[in-house]
Amino acid sequence: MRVAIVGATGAVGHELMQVLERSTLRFDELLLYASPRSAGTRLTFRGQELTVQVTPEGPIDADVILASAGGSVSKALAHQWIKGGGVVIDNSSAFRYDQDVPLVVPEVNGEAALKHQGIIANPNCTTAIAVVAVAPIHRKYGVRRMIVSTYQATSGAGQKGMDELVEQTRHVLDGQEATHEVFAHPIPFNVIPHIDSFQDNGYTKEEMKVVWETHKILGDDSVRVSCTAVRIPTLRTHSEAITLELERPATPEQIRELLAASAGVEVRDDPSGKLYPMPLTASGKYDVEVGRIRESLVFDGGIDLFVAGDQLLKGAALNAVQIAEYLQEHGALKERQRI
Ligand code: A2P
Ligand code: 11C
Repeated sequence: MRVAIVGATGAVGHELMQVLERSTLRFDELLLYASPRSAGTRLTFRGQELTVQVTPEGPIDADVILASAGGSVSKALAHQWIKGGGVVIDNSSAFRYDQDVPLVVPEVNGEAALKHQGIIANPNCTTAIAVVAVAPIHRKYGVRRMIVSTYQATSGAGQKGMDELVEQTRHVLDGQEATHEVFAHPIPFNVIPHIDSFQDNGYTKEEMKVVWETHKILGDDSVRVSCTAVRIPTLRTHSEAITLELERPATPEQIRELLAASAGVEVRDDPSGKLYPMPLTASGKYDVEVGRIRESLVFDGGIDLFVAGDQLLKGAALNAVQIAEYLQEHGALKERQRI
């Protein structure tokens, strides 16, 4: 059994290697691919040095292909890669809205992964983190409306996003003016309510992804979702304030109990002990932290909460590897025709 990473030298690629080291996924060999810029780079996996190769434009000889090299690369090449008989788990938005491509968060709709036709999509990180907390609430109490405001780390824009934050913060502290390439404005000491492109309805594409992908993952288009997505000057972990209107009223205690028993969630909710979700504590963690659980002052019987999830992990690398684990656990990584 072989696993391949496309985009191995990127921020998510790095996390994929770390997560695979700790994963229960059984495989014999790891293949690493990136752009020609990185060909020949040596990366260590399980104590062995592996050489990064140029991403193939044809079939990839692997059972699982974890792709994180951006939407345009996946769009152009994923259908070629799977001619090697493997399944692509794609971290980009290239295929998420295609009818025959499952969009999967294993804790929520793992069984959808079993119906793939060669490509499975990993959701947008903001959505993945939100649905880990919201799906159990939806199942038990029925979410009617969901209002999300996000606080998104610079690593959402990849390694270059983190580099811009660190370099430009140094410039500002040295008394120089910050410049910007990755973000729409200088990011140090700022917040920017603009992630991805603006759509005709005034929302950004990042905000609309939360709407579209929440519907697809929950399998329920009736939930009314609205999002304001904001970039903040942190390195990793996306945080989100979420307000839920419910069909059946719930108390904060009921929600705490429900989430404490839900997979992928760590309830961190003791304001008197200054315990709540934060990037500082959620970074590097597999579980999504949920706290500040309280009764909504707007929706009777509704709930306000705050989540923080490492978007390079649950929002990307971890979720992708969990999909592969799910496939293997369910006997869905079948013998493929070797190329
Ligand atoms: P490279 O490091 O050679 O540029 P990030 O999201 O952190 O920016 O990382 C993007 C990843 O996708 C990197 O591994 C990058 O490789 C890879 N990548 C970018 N463009 C291509 C391409 N055209 N073909 C294959 N891999 C690519
Ligand atoms: C960000 N959420 O923080 C974005 C990055 O749809 O996979 C991920 C975009 C996506 O910039």
